[in-house]
Amino acid sequence: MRNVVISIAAVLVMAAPAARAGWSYSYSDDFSTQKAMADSYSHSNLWPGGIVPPPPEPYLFYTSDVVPPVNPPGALGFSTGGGELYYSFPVPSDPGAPAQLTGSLTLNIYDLGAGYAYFSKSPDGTNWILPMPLGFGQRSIPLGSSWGTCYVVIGGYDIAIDDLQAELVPEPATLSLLGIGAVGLLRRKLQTRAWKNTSASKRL
Ligand SMILES: [Ca+2]
Repeated sequence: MRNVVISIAAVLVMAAPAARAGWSYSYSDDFSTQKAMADSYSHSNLWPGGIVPPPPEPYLFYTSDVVPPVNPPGALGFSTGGGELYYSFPVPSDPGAPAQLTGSLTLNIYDLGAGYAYFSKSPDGTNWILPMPLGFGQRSIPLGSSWGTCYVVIGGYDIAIDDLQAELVPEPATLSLLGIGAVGLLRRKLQTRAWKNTSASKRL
């Protein structure tokens, strides 16, 4: 019996890292710095400001010229001719991320005049859903992946975005499957133990 208890403990210890039940991911940007330019995997040209004329449309620019004023200062503007910002979450990629992810991307969207905002997302970075309108104010976009990476693009014209935050956790189904796997491993271990005990009894 003591051996069985030790075996159960060993299986649980072995299963714990594989289940990654504690894995979670969070990314945020208040746009007080230009980290979005490094963390996004693709984006429209950045107009650093102060250089006239601006680059040809579309382009992005950092601004505090939004109503109401944002705090901390800094928001990412999209030119009147448009602009796009592509992320793949986790940023940077996490080779230890579970394949099945679920979560959301929230952000604030400000109208700089007669603006329009949209998003699209993709399971593989190649095939994208049709762009969906976002409107203004705080918005939340559901994220999900079957391959450990969530691709999403924020686009629009004459808008600014701020307080972007992505949160991801393993999809519950993943935990269930991993749990089933752990139970299967435990059962097999116990069966092997029982078989060995039976064989030992026969030999006696
Ligand atoms: Ca800000």
